[in-house]
Amino acid sequence: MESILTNRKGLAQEIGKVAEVAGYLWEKGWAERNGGNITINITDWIDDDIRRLPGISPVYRLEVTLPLLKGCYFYCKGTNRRMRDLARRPMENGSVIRILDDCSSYEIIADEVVLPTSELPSHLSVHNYLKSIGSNYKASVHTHPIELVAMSHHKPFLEKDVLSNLLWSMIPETKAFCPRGLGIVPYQLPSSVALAEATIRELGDYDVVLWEKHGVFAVGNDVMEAFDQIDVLSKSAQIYISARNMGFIPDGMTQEQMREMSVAFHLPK
Ligand code: 2HA
Ligand code: ZN
Repeated sequence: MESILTNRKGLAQEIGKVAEVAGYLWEKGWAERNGGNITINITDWIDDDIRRLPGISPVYRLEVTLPLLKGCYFYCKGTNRRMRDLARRPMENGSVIRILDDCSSYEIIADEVVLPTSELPSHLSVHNYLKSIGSNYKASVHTHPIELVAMSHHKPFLEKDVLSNLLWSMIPETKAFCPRGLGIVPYQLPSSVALAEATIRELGDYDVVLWEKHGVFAVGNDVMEAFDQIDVLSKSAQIYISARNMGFIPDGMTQEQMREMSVAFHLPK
């Protein structure tokens, strides 16, 4: 079947990365059933021929107005679709949408009429926010990492920067590769406006936020970078839990060792 990706190397590469990451999310056990979402701003890879493509769906209302996304294009995971299926067939389990000129509606342009995730307004609100602060980030990823979600069931871990410091101290790489740490969003109903707003507030200071008793939401230049940040935090969580399972509380790197890391790697915190 003819695909929007045919003969478009840059676009095919971006969607290829989404499929690769979707496979990792499934393999890691972070994406049961239809769990998780990925939305990528692909506007930079859109050529004039794509701009001229007609919509293949009705026009859908977004229920939010996103002035900075006028005429932007997104690849979105489909609602109720499984990450493990998206990994093999990204254009059958997700679609490309165009934000229309009123900034509050969209249409699907390719490849098939796969309705985007129910979290689309939240993900797009994040992309609108990222543009508003001049960020080049193009990817947003939501997933359910087992150990990090488990840790979010313990109130003391939800105090500001407690988990960031704990996870950073488990292995030096975590601070180097997730230098802004882990923001915390208290429990909110999935897909709710309140959850999106609280997430956006935390993204001012963090690239990854933990949704209490639910999952994580990460942003990055591309989907691989967003995934890597979740992955290093998850690795630290597993080290902490392994130590606890062996019957001791891990020492963690000292504050001095962490400061030394920040200086050596020119880290912001
Ligand atoms: O869309 O994980 O929280 C699937 C989800 C929603
Ligand atoms: Zn979820």
